[in-house]
Formats: sequence, structure tokens, C-alpha cells
Amino acid sequence: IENIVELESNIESYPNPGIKVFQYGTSGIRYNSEHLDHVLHRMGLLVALRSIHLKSAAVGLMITASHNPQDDNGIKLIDPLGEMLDSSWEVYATKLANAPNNQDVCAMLINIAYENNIDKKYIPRVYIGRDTRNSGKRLLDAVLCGVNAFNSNVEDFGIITTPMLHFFVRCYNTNGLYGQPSEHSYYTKLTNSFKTLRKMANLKNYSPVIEFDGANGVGALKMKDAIIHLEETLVINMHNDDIMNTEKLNYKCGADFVKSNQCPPTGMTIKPHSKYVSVDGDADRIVYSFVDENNKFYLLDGDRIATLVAGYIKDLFIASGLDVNVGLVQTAYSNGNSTKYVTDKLKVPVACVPTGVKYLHHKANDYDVGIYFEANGHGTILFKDAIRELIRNQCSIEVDEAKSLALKKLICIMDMTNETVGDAYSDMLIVESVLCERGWSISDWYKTYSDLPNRLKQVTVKDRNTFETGDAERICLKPLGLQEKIDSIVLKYSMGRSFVRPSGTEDVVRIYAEADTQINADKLAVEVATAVY
Ligand code: NG1
Ligand code: ZN
Repeated sequence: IENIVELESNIESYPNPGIKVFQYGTSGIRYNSEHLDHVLHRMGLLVALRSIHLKSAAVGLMITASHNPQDDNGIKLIDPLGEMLDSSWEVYATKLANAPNNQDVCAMLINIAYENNIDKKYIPRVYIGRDTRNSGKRLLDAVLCGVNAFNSNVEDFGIITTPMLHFFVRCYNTNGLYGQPSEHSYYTKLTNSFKTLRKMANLKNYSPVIEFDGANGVGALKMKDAIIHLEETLVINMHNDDIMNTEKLNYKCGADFVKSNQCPPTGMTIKPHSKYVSVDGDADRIVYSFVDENNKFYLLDGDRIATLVAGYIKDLFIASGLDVNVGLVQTAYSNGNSTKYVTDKLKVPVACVPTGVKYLHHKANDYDVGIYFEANGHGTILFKDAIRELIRNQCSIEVDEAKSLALKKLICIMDMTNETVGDAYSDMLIVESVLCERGWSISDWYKTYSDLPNRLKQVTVKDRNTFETGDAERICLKPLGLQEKIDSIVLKYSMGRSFVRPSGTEDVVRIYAEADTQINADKLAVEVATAVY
């Protein structure tokens, strides 16, 4: 840092009004956009420093509040391989966001530089994107002010999805091996492999028609661009694509609404047995749904996608003759029957980790091929570098026709996957590929196993920090005695399971319950909620 006076004056442009204490949580910082200017400015400063620390590697800053209402906004920071910000720097982010005055911000930045032995000779490189929210442009200016305090190389990609930005960051830092940091390269890479695989696929009951619920956000905007690339493979009917009226963003539509309310999105006519795809406000989550002839609603969430993908990949490896360790990572929110199906039927090992994509992502790295999905539809597939190479090498020399075909299909799946983070577009291409390969309609997919009826509730408590959990959030360690109460309640229910945990993103404690019938799942959730109060 050359010039402290200049830095101080830069910091003065965005003072902390001291209205709220922020926390860099499981998915960055989110809050009402009115109070975020100084936070975004400081994150601009931090991300530039992070890039200097990483010797000019590109790092990413996404301005989004995902599935939250239009009035909120927030930030997600991205590390060089497209992964989420390292947790030691999350601590800096929280401290910086809350520093009361400008001198503190300056002192903290200098401290971070010292603690990390940062060599100031490196010029930072920062990649920025934002979703469709009205406040995005104003907050971008705050970010730019911070980033430019360090004379950074800045690339502003404008309005893009979160997973696109993750992809671009990785592309830059891997010298084009993963693709180029451009929308064109992103669409081409993912879509070309999709089209190649489609040429090898089976159709039977499969239908290429998708009713797309864009949550009135960036997912809709980008799907319109993608449609051109998808011609002759998918028929995408656009709905909830009104990005001009931003108050409609995520409102009664999109992946979070459909998953949380277990009902179809509004804003579109729902026809029996049509295939509905809903994404969230920054297009990193996806869920499928349909209704039958009696208008009964069926949800195919992250658990379903994970089981579909795990079964398919496992079969491809068996067909390829390669002995590869494929595993699935879930959280306690995954439906008990999905875990059972994967373990007993698919014979794929399942690990359970705490809520938060970074935990899933990390655990997935333990397998040669690790598939991870949160029940809410956020997930992807990770292939170890060595496995990627093994597949490609084997494919180039394989003489057996069936094995060679399986290897080619695996390569298509690898290239269609955005491994950096959950990506609704990439996940949709993967799901459509597997359904087409299997020759399945959406109801065929649903028939693979049946979900245990479940209920998610939340209660507001005085202090959610008094709640502590263990065993990947499946047991409650504090307040003392609560777990015993939960155990005795659960015992009364056939196939009962329930757990409580403090939310990482909201001031609430969440309660999850599942049981043999919906009435029982609801009752169990209420009983446990009463024990929590
Ligand atoms: P919290 O608020 O910690 O439950 C929610 C979701 C997570 C994750 C984060 C980040 C549930 C039950 N929880 O976390 O899965 O997606 O938001 O968006 O869906
Ligand atoms: Zn999201």
C-alpha cells in the first residue's frame, strides 16, 4: 500500500452508518440494499487485496442476494479456481464490513497485508458480476471505488449469473484449459457437449419440452441467450422472464418458492405432465416439478437430481470398465428415502455434512467423482484431475465399442458440468441428458423412489447462537436437554426423523421433520417447535 493518505480518502467515501452488524455467512453477506453501500465498498477493497495476496490471480465478486426479495442485495466472493472464498478471509470480510470508522478500515487492511505477508508488487485482478436487482448498479459503483484504490485490473461482466462468474474466474486462472472467461465460451463448452451426448441418446418416453420458470431474474435473461445454442435439442418455453419489473424477482416463483412451498410457480399456466424447471434469482439453484391429471403436485428437488446423476454416472463407469470411486454428499435436509435409495439401490456411498455449499463441495473432493446437492437444488459434480485424465486417455485407446461409448458419454458429462459451483443451466443440461439417455418422462423419473413426507418450519428465538449442533447438524448439543426431548417426541412417529439447527442466513432456528404421512410430519414439526421455544 503506497499511499495511506489516498487510501484513507478512498475509504472516507463510504462511511459505515452503523445500522446493522453484518456477518459473512454460508453464502456471503445479504441484507436490505439500502444499507449495503459501505459493505460493498469494503468488499471491493478486500477482494483487491486478496488478488494481490494470490499474486494477481483473478478473484471474483458477485453482487446478488440470490433468492431473496428484490429489495435485498449482497455479495459473494470467489477464489481463483471458482470456489468460494477461503474461510480465513471470511473472517476478514466480517470484520471489515463492521469496522465502525475509516481509520479502523485502513488499519485492518494494513493488518491483513502484514498477516499474510502480502507483496505489494502484484497488481490485483478482479472479476465482477451482478444480478438484475435495481440496486446492483449503485452497489457496483461502491465496489469499483474500493477495488480501484489498489489500481486493479477490473473486468465488469455486467448482468450475469453467479455460476457464470465462478466459471470465468476459473477460466482465467487456468489459462484457458477450462474455457475462456466469456459468455460465448461458457455456452459453447456446456452446450456442445450436451449436443454431442444427445446424438448418442435414447428417447422413448423422454420429452425435450421444458416450461422454464426464470424467477423474473438473470436466469431468464441468460436462458434467452442459451436458447439459440440449444436449437434442435430442447424446446424451451419461457415464463417468469419479466426482468424489467424487478419487484417480481423471486416473487411467488423460482426454485426457492417452489421448494419451500411445495407448489407450482405462479405466473404461468400449469398443465398436467408438462416438465417445469425453476431456477433462483442468481441461477445457481434448480428444481423440477410437474402436476398429474388430478393436479397433484410433484417436486423433483436437489435430492432427486443427485440420485439421478449418481445412478447414471455409476452405470457409465461400470460400462466403461474403469474402477472409480463415486460418492454423493448430502445434508441432514436430504430426504431420508433419497439417502436410502442411493445407499441400498444404487450402492453409492453417501456422506452427510453441515448445511452450506462450501462444506458439501469440500467433502465431494474426497471421492474420485463426488456429486453434491443440497435438497434446495444447489449442487454439481466434481471430477478429480487424475480421473479426468484417466477417462480421456482410456477413451483415446479403448477398442471395445461399448466401453468406448461409455467413456465418450462420461467426457460429455464432464464438459457439461460447471464444477466450480451449483449452476442451474449446467445442471439442467445434465438432467436433460440423463433423462433422455434413460428414455424417461418426468413421471418416470419420479417413480424411482418416493419421498418421505416432510415439513420445514422455523421459529424465532431470542438468541439463535444459544443453539449448537453436532454430527453434521443431526443432533442438538445446546441448549442442554433439548436433544433428549426431540428424541422422545420422534420415537412416537413411524419413520420419524427430526432435527433443529440455527440458520446461517436468517435470525431463526429451523426445524426439519419427516414421518410416514404428511399429517404426521406436520405434527412432528409442530411438537419439536414447541420443545424449542
Ligand atoms: P440456512 O439459512 O443456514 O438454513 C439456507 C439454506 C441452505 C443454503 C443457504 C444459502 C435450507 C434449509 N437452508 O441456509 O441450504 O442454501 O441458505 O443460500 O434450505
Ligand atoms: Zn442462488
